[in-house]
Amino acid sequence: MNERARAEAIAHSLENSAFFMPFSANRQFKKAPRLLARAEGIHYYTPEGRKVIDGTSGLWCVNAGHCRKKIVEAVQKQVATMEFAPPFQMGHPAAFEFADRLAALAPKGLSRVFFTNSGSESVDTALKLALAYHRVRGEGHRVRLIGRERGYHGVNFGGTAVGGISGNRKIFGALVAGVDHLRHTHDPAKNAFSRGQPRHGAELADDLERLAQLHDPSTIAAVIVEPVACSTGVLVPPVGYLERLREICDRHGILLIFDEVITAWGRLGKPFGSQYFGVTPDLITTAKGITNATVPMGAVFMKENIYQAFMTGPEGAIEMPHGYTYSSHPLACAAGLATLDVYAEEGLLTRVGELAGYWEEQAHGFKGLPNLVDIRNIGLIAAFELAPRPGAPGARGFEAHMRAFEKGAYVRVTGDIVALAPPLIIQKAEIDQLFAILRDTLESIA
Ligand code: PXG
Ligand code: PLP
Repeated sequence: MNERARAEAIAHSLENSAFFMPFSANRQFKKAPRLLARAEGIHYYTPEGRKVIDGTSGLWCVNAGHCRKKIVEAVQKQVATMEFAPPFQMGHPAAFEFADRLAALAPKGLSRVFFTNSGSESVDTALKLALAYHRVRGEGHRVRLIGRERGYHGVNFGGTAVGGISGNRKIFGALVAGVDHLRHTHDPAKNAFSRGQPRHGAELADDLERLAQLHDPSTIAAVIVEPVACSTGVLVPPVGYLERLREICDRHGILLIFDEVITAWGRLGKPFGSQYFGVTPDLITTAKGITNATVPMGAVFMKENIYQAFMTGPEGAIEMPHGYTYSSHPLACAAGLATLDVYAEEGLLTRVGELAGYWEEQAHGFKGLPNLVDIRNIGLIAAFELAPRPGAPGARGFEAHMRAFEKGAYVRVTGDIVALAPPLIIQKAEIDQLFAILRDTLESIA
């Protein structure tokens, strides 16, 4: 069977596949699958061998590019040596080494690390740590959690509850009690076509003060926000906004959690987004690029005082009744250690500092294309927002996704917003290629 015939046979066979695909239009996809078979560097290859630029680093996670030899070999070696070790009341050396190396990269003061297997688990872990931290210090009255409209914090119950994308919430019942939300910061009337951080909207952080007064500050455990809200279409924080959230949290003893599942690992030109913005939260959630997505893993970073609050009571007691079978999985630790080596050897955690100016210039060069109502950028992230077709929101966006793929670029689309975030190893000429495909795509969509 030739390649094309084989691909067609695979496609045909998917129509009745048992696989319930996540966050996907299952029936539509299975009728006309878009399959990927191989990956290298900044490219994917389809089963027919067509080469496609990866415009969104997989799902914002393959920061060092695909199938990096050093990482692959580290995992191969580990899987043949010890594929699993129980993480409860037992350990393996790489877990301790990895945590220490991670903590050394984190913003000053965030010196302790709890391992999970995904961003969703990191978020639920951070929320539980926040509640438990207050409780073990005798402030068990702090039970409320504050999220933000248009926030994405994964899909577990806590993350869904503090999340602010209504489509992700509405069919899942009452979620978690005691959650409230800040307004989102997206204000295209004032900020459309901003380069980097928009100028207007710092005062939206005062929503936290308002909610603190409504519920009483002593009832609030934590507020969680993404420094840049990426899933919902790249909402960049207004100048001064994150600083103001920090001030209000400090005033009221509320923990500030930054969900850096996307903004960590060099995406903004620093190891963590917190360092880029110069605002230090109390807890940081990460995942994705922590292992270059080679093996699933997540990690929650916390300030020393949070860790120490648990280190009381009898020494033989379990301080935090929380953890996953696969917390600090040996394959993930091996992948993570090798990933940190690659990041260090190639300067990837700061490389975006050199690319961001060029990236911004090229992205904003799209201004004036048909139906384009906003362009947003920060670090090595850009979003192109299209006006929805009357009566058919999302149709233009989906068409852009499909056409770009046909033309040789994988780009992530949410609603009518196209989001780009390529691997941090991308070269300027490849940025030009990616943008040329996208320009061609947007020009071809009515
Ligand atoms: N928090 C944030 C800020 C995220 O971006 C998660 C939590 C959840 O991580 P896991 O590993 O459980 O998926 C995320 C994940 C998209 C897209 O297209 C973004 C994510 C996941 C899937 C798609 O924008 N972000
Ligand atoms: N459900 C059952 C029945 C289990 O035994 C366990 C773990 O032992 C879990 C759920 C949690 O699984 P994990 O630790 O992989 O999150």
